[in-house]
Amino acid sequence: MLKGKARAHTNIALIKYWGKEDEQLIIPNNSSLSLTLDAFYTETEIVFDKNFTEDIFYLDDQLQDEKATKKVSRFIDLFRQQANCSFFATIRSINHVPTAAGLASSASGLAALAGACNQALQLNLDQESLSRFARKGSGSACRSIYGGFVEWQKGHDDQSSKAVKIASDHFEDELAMIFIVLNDQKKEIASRDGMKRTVETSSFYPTWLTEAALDLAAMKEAIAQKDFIRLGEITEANALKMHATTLAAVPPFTYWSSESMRAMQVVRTIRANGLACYFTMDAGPNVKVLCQKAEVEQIKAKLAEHFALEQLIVAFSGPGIE
Ligand code: 2P0
Repeated sequence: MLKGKARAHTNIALIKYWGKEDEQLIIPNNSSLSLTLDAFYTETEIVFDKNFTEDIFYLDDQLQDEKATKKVSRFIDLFRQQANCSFFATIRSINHVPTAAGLASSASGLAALAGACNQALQLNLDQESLSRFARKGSGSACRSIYGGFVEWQKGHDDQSSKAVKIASDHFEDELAMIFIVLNDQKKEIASRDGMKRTVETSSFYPTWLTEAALDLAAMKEAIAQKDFIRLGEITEANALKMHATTLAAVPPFTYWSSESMRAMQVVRTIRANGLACYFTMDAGPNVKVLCQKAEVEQIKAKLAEHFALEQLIVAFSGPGIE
């Protein structure tokens, strides 16, 4: 019996990953940059045994169906190949998400599974190698191997496409992110399908690639200078550019709901009234607000004038895989 256990935290991209160069290996078309957060994480335990006759996957104590199990099995196959191991496995994952937020993320899930496999099969992969494995499960998962600010360097092949930690002299400890939970229902267009359609059909996509590279370089400078205002401005602008690409896809689509637009306007108004805060959005309607730890309670109080307290979840910088 071989046993491993790992915990990984989710991350939110400040410079978004949007589109793949290689769908099989999950090599992205652009490099991205994220902040790992403390509030949401996945704990996964895996046991390999020669007497097991199939892979079995429990998520939050619920036995998963064939489709979900197959996805996990294919990912574990990468580790079985590496370790030259043919044992089946039982996987138990728990997603730790405050309240009923429904913000479970594939990033923390696949990163935790990678860490558990690494330990169980005694592969002794270093963090860079682990990020390459996690990437092949879900692109954003490669960034959850590290805490704080993380860059996913797009690279050009399996070896060169990996995540690295960004030196920041603890700047991330001055930051906070407030989640405005607007809708916890299953999203209409999975990010995997949304980015594929965008790459293949959006006339705005070439511009996205140019802009994402410029935004990334500017953001790394802002981190080096601990310039929060610049960091926030680039974060918000980059998210808007990513979401703009979906409007020019064929057929067009958007992840924004009317509530998302209301939330974005609330953030702009709070900012206009003197509190530094900036929004970002991913492949769903929820809005995340980047701010400084020193002002997080004031900003949360302002948001609470427009949203229920249960809709507001505060997160800080989180650790890498444990
Ligand atoms: C990101 N997103 O950088 C971007 C921004 C959503 C919008 O990474 O197909 O689950 O498994 O590589 O990582 C969500 O996509 O997609 C995502 P796959 P993933 O966080």
